[in-house]
Formats: sequence, C-alpha cells, structure tokens
Amino acid sequence: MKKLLTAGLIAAALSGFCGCGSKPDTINLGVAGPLTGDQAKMGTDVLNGVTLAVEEWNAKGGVLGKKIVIVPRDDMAQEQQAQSVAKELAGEGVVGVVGHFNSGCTIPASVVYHDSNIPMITPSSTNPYVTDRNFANIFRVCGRDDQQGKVAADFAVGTLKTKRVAILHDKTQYGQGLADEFKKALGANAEVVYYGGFPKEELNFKPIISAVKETNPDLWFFGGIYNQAGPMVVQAREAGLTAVFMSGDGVIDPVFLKVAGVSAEGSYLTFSRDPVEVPTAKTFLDKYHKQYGEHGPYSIYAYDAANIILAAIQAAGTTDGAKVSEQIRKTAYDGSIGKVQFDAKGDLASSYYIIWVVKGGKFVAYESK
Ligand code: ABU
Repeated sequence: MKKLLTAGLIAAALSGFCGCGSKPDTINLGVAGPLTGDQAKMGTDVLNGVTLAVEEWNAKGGVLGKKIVIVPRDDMAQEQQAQSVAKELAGEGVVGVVGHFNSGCTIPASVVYHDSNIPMITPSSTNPYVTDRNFANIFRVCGRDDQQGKVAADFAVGTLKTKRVAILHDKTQYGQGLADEFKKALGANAEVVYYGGFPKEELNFKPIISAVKETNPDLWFFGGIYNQAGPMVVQAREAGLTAVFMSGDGVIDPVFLKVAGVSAEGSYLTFSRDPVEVPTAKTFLDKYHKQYGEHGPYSIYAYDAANIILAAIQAAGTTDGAKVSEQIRKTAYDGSIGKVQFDAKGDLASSYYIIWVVKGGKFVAYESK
C-alpha cells in the first residue's frame, strides 16, 4: 500500500499536482533526482527518505508552525533536465532542496540554487567539484570521489596486489571523475593497460570487453552506476574476462546483485559503512522497512539531509536562504547515520569509505584475514 502511495506521489509530482507555490501556512521543500528511467530506483530511495523525515516533522506541527509540503522533481539523470527542474523549484519558492542524486545533475542545478540563494544538500553526489566551488549554500552528506578513489586504489594495490588495471567509465562527471581519481591514486603502483568510456545509456559492452580482455588485466575498474554495471559484469564473464571487478558507490545497490547474479561474486566496491551496523540508524530503518520495504544505499542520507535543512530553519527562525545556510554550516547534527558536521566547503568534516565485497549474493563489508 505504502509503495503504491510512493508511486502515487511521484505520479502526482510529475503531473504537476504538488508544489504550486507555497501558501501562507505551508513551506515547500524540494526533492530532485531521477524518478523515472534507468536510475529511478535511486531517486525513489531519496524521495522516500525525505518523505519519512517530513512526515515526522509535520506530525510534530511542522517547522516554524507551518506544514511542510514536498515538491518532488524528476531530473531523469539528465544535466539539462536538472537545470530546468532547479529553475522550477526556485519558482515554487522552495526553502531548501534535497538532491540531486547524480553529480552531473547536482553540479549544474546547484548554480541555479546558488543564484536563487536556496540551501541544497545532496545525499549522494560525490564529484569533488560539487563543493570545490565553495558555494555558501551547497552541501553534501556523503563523501567525495577523491576519497573513495584513493581507498579503492590503495586496496587494489596493497591488498589485491594488482599490477595491471583496465579502467572503464560512463563519461559522466561521477563515473569518469571517479575513474580518474582511481587512476590518479594508483600512480606508478600499477600499470593502466586500458582506459576508455562509453555513453551512460549503453548496454552492449561486448566490443569494449573484448578490447579489455586483450590487454590481460588482473583487475578492471568501472566508474558508473549499477544499471550498467549489472549487464556489464554478466557480459564480461560470458566473454571469459576473469579479472577482478571493482567499482564505487554508484554500483552498491541490490539491483546490481539481482541483474549480475553469480557473475557479481567477488566484486569489490567502495561505500561508507552499513547503516544496519549503526545503532542510531535503527529507528529510521525500522520505519523505512515498514513503510517502503528494503532501504536503498542513499535513503538514510536523504532522510538526514531533509532533517538538517528543517532543523536549520527551525533554529534560524527564518526561511531566508542565507541565514539557513549559515545555520547548516555551523550545525553539529546527530543524524541517523551518525554525527554530521560540515567543513568550510560544505563537505562532511569527517567521512570514510570502506571496501565491500559481493559474497553469497550479498554486499559484505570486507574484512582482512
Ligand atoms: N555517487 C554515486 C552516484 C551519484 C553521483 O555522484 O553521480
């Protein structure tokens, strides 16, 4: 039933039902991400997380005595669409935005939010450039690709003793950016025997896998998202590419496991710690599972991001974007995923990545023996 409600909320949003400019007794909170298309699962995970947070605030009377209305927008994981929906959200008078999901969407959309003085917190966009511009109103509650690229490279070289690496990417700011950070962190410690990209819509990887196989790597790294990683790993194993597969946070989703099946076994991924292991996450997870089923990798980050914006509005006593952003920056927020505090750029003051491995059809935190 609740899943149907979510689908209804998305449908309503896409038909323009939600968000017709805020009324005197309500405030609008924007949520932006891919709600349709190949990455709709991630966008829905984010929307569900924000919905839980807003329901809790509204049950307690809202914020500054006003009911919070979610204004969801579908950026379709497309850069131009992201800019369009950012302008729409600004036009709706949103007091903050949780989103976008993709770095390639967050980067152009955040220019609009910056110009409109709207606080934005992305739950998931890891490209360094999101915060390297030092926009006062732009934050993230996830790590950065220069951090996870280094963790991946250190593991590939230090633990797996990798010598020959093939690097593939989806030509997006996230995928290519992460691939490049991984390559940079490898330095002279491994030979990059293949480097190449393809469009993020591509699903036939046979030609590129054939080229990769010829270079005889002992590890191949993919910078991109689960919707391509699943079929890619299947096609690679079918083609006899036996090298270890490694990727980043964009692939750590149950859909990857489902599509790749046994071909995913032994894959290594970088992501933060499992919320299931975090005591403060339990209340959120219980509620989420009851309402929506299994949580996505970024659901809890979206929940915390919404709470941080709303708590900052409450503490600042205003919805003025500059004052709310200032409040967010000085906040030490006890989030469900842990303490959240931002540095001068809008990055987490402390974040870390760990290695995950696919074992028995599940993502398992890697433990050295
Ligand atoms: N960080 C994983 C996927 C989202 C993005 O940064 O594009």
